[in-house]
Amino acid sequence: MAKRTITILVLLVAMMFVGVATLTSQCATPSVEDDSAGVEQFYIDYTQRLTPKALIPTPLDAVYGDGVCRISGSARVVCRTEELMPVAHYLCQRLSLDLTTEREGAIRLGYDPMLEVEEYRLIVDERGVLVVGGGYGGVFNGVMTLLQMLPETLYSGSVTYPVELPLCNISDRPRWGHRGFMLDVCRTWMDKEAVKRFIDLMAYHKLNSLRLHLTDDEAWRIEIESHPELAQEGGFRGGDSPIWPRYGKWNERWGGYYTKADMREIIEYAKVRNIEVVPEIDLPGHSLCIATLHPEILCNYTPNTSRAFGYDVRSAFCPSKESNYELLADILGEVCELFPSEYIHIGGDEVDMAQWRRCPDCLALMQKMGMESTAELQQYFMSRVSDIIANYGKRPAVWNEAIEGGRLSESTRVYGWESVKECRRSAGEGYPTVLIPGEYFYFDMKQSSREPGHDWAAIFDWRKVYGFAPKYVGFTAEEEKNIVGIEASFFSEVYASHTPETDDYLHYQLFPRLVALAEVAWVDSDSRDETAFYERMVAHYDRLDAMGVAYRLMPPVVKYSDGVLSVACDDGSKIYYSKYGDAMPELYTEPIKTNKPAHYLFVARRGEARSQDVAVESYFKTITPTFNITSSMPESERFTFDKAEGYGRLARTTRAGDEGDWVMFTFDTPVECRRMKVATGNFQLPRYLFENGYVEVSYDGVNFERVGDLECGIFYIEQPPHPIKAVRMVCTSRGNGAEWVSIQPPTIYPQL
Ligand code: TNX
Repeated sequence: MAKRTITILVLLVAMMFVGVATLTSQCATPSVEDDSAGVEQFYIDYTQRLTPKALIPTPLDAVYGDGVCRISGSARVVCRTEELMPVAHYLCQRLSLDLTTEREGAIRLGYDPMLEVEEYRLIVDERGVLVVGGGYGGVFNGVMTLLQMLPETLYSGSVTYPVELPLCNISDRPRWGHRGFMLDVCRTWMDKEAVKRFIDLMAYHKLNSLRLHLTDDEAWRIEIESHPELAQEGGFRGGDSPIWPRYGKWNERWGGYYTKADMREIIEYAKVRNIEVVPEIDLPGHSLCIATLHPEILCNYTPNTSRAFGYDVRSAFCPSKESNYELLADILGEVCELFPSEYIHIGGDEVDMAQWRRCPDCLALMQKMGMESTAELQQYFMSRVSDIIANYGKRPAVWNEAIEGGRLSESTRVYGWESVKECRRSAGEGYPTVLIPGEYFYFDMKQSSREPGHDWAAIFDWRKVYGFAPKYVGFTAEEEKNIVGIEASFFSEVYASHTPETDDYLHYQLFPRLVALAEVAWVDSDSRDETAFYERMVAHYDRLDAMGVAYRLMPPVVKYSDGVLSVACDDGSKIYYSKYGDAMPELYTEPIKTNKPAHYLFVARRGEARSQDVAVESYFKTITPTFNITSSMPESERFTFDKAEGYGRLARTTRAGDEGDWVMFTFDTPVECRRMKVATGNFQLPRYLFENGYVEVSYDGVNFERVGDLECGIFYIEQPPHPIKAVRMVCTSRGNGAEWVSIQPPTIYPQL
């Protein structure tokens, strides 16, 4: 009944808006609403016209009229629907306005049953502001658009009244009901407050699903009351923790976990912001952490721990053990009760099935069940786990590999991550599929070859994300029907090696890629105009600045010709340069005359944002003098030391490093250079390294002097005073939680 009244009201208001649009040009003087609430709260000024700054994501349909609606600080938010109170309170808080349940007010919120759940209309006319949605999400989405129409200072918590809004009529709805993001809080711990900050950033961009990757090899982040040790022990690694300090530089116990109370708070916080929190308990692989605390979950054979200092690196649940399903029933029962989401993500990725092939019990089970492959054994395991959560009325969500061993239950939702091909396969097999292909949506990937991050899927910036559309990557119309939505992810192995205490690295990797994701997830169109979107995104930078986001700017373009070095950026940011040998960066104001262009390094900055460092190409040139590797540890048969000696590839030892172990580079001829990077560990990953250690340099090959400590396995020798004959990396920790040490070739920058 109430809903119908509102619908009629909406229609009336919409009709009046059309009237306003035609009337406006005749009205030269400000018109003031004559009801008492309106006078104080807002009035329309037809002498002014306002074009809102680019709205992102782009609304489906937006019409603007002549005139502005000026809203005063005494404006009230009207909400008369109980279920909408959370969004009403949210809006009041953002705008420092009061809420009323009376009829009159400047900003009115309500339902319109004619609309879809997440669809909304936002109308600004002489009656003030009206936001109606089909459901809670629709109203919230409308409110998010309203915020974007107001001065961006509100994102930093300050609103100066009166504020102005353009007269408008916006009708909008999303392309996909699932617009997600996944945060890996295992490799890098992010506390409750950090997650909430991130939820706000998602909400501003109308994303609606936050998946928390709560368990992995390196951590267990959620309290389980029936097994308190999982979080209390498994939430921490390093120091005296039984969990090895992989991914990180910490010698001390480091980490944390969410208590159930914390998680309820996060869930509620997200819910107010139209975001559902989906938990992920990654099974049966990626389970090294729980296996360290509960070795009884592992397969029935004795591991070879000699290479890893007594550390058992087996990481998968044994599918043949009934007791495992009992343990998982305890754990997942609590997870199902804690999280209101329809889906529980139960993993299914990257299982090291060699463990099952070595296990007599797994082999016996396979024989008994007539299974031919270990993929079928995984299907068996996932089905058992799906049954557990089905008891709680939940549906399973899985990574794409989980569908390889046979049909999973009808209710399963698949997250396609390995490639577009795997996404298409899943959708083609009829599974409701969330598209999260690494080459488009893994925001832990590098954004250019010289920046941090992974590169296994691709190296890409926001342009690739913006260019995504199912049609462009080969989806057939049939397959497309099974797309539930899209999601991006941030796996945080590399974050751990930066400064997880701050948001900088997280923001740099995520923004503006997340802005492009939001656009693509929302706008129901396959057409793309990269230049136009970039312009709009640059306008949106003002909002990101106000939100305090340390996003990545596009790199400035450096040119050198006729002895003049010039640099330009196209987004209005400031450019700074550092001159070789000078300590302080300076503001770039005009082209630089120089015959040494490689002496200049540039960076664009604005707010908290920055670009990567840029320079003329010769600045980045490296040299490859011949050298050889010696070590206190034996060399791997397959990854011999000469692999690294040839530059470009990794070498390996046959075991992890112990205190006093060393790796030495000896150059045939002493090397003169301005900088030399030496490193243990994989190229992109701070893994397989000397957890702690120091570096010694020798100029004569006989005497060594200590020059500094390894950080995440890496050290930069800067401005060595003499040509370097040899460099030695010495380990001061015991083990690295893995079975070998990786050795990188040195990266050597010549004198400029
Ligand atoms: C693959 S994504 C993984 C993660 C890594 C990620 C790094 C997935 C299902 N497995 O364990 O963190 O790559 O990009």
